[in-house]
Amino acid sequence: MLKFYFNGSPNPTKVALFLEEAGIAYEPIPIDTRTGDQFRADFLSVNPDGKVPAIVDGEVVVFDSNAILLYLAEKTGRFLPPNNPVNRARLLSWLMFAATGVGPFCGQAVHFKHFAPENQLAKSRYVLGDVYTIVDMDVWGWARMVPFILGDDAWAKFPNLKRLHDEIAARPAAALKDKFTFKTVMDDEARGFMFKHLARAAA
Ligand SMILES: N[C@@H](CCC(=O)N[C@@H](CS)C(=O)NCC(=O)O)C(=O)O
Repeated sequence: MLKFYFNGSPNPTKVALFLEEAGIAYEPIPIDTRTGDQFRADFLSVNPDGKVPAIVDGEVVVFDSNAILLYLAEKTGRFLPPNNPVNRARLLSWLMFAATGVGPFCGQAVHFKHFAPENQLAKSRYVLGDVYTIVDMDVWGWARMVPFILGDDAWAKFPNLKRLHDEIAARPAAALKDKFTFKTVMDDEARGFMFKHLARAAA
């Protein structure tokens, strides 16, 4: 019987949904990632990446949720559009978009919003130590957006990032964008330019 290694988080849950919807018999094997099951040798021999979900279907081993969905869909012929080149291209395009553009960004947002410890900048003035480098410039570029991204309490949670942000923002070299006026309001006109495809879809 197909073995399904899982926990209750988003990626395994997609696969559980497919298995249930398709009525496939499977043996659920819980992997408790908060107690380290993902690093057990028996699980790593199934998925060397040490993450759920993974399946073992006879001699076939598949890991990574979208790979498993595609494998199961193709094996059973279920939950696929009618098979022609146009549909297959659309299926693959949107599946890969979801795999590379939705899942990872959601995962990163959860990580940085809820779990990321503020390691590096707690240890030193700059990311690499005492020397101001391009890494700090890179971090600064996005740092000012942190409250917008993570919420108003973000600076309270990341005081060292705020320290770095404030220090660099005070440098004369950081002033270029403030010497010019750019539109700040995200109104219909701005949305029309920045998210043209959405405006077209709404029309
Ligand atoms: N790209 C993989 C990501 C898998 C993944 O990140 N799984 C998480 C649970 S949603 C996990 O196993 N985390 C445990 C860990 O990273 O130690 C997929 O889509 O399956």
